Amino acid sequence: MIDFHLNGVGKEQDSQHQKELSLLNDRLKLAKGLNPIIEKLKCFQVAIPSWALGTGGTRFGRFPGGGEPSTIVQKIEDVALLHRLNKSSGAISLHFPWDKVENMQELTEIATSHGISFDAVNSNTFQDQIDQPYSYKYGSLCHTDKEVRKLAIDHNKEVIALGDRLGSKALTVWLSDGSIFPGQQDFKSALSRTLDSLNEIYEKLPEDWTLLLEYKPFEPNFYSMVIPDWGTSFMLVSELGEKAKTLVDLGHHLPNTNIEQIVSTLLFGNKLGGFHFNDSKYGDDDLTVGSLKPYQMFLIFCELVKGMNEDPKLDLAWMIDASHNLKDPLEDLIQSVEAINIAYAQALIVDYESLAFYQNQNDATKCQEILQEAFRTDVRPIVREARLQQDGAFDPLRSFRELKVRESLIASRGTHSKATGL
Ligand SMILES: [Mn+2]
Repeated sequence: MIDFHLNGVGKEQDSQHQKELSLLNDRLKLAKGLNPIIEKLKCFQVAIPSWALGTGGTRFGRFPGGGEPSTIVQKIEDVALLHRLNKSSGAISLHFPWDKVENMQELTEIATSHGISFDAVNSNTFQDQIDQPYSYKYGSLCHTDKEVRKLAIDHNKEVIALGDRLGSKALTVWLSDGSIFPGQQDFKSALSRTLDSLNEIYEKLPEDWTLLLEYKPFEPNFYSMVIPDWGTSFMLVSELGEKAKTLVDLGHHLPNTNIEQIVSTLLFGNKLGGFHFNDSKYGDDDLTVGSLKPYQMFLIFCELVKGMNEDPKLDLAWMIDASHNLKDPLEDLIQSVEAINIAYAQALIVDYESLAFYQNQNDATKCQEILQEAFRTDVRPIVREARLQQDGAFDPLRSFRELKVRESLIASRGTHSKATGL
């Protein structure tokens, strides 16, 4: 792993930071000061997906930069590097079979040595692997052929077993299953077969694990998806049992969908399991979090904060699921994690008591004022303070560039290294 030293905070820089923090403290006038918010931010960790550390691509092409991690060990090293800078990326989410290695024990040791844990493990039945005896061309867990379904079920069971050895506590299932043409698939039969297959997987889930079920309205199937929306996922996880929850991927909605309301509804039904953060203009664009719709992110976090206030034991899986086609993947991830922390901090300073009061008065004007007062507050000094208290970087992106991290990675890995995955 490349080594670098984070420069301490300069005197001038620190005094400016303290000034900003103190102004914020005076302005917000929170009963308990800024510390409870800083502590919450320090505990907040967002998992980095192993598939997002290399350059992504579209079906038209891929334009990789250099120094990409070509092994899972290098991917763990990249996450460790991010975590050293921002202190909020202490976990990695693996994808099988892409990340499978002979010596899984070694992975645990390497991750532990870097202070990185393993978040949810992901199965893959959306593409065929070499030497696979049956094809997923017409679906996996929903397939009409029992043998294909068995292959997909067995793969998910294997992913649970692999994750168990790593200390993971959740399996994320996203299915590309669906149909391209009207009449191609009987909706009810496909859904029924999917539920039966999921039940078989659920039976193998260890007691302290969660099965996270994603949904997506279209792509790669364009006429129908077997699990197109949160309602279908909610129905399936409710059928499966207590350990099954719905996972919200922000890019898996039709344009203009009210995602914050979905979050609230899932919390009401006690079935919200986790998040895949990204941003988008049209569909599953997988852009940098907060690059397009920071207000939506803030509104989503307001629902989450309310949920966490009501149930302090609420345990959600936080992950980024993005594709970095243009920017340096590590820079993109630094920006995404920062945007998530900012949205969370903004949601933490909302005056929910006043909001509830004016909601009961049906005073829409005051409700908007209360929300936007928080959204328009620059909370970056609080996010920075949380990072500094854990010896993270003053400004992770600036450190990444000044320390020439990418240049060092290119020097050690070369310009043509290629990350596994899509
Ligand atoms: Mn996802």
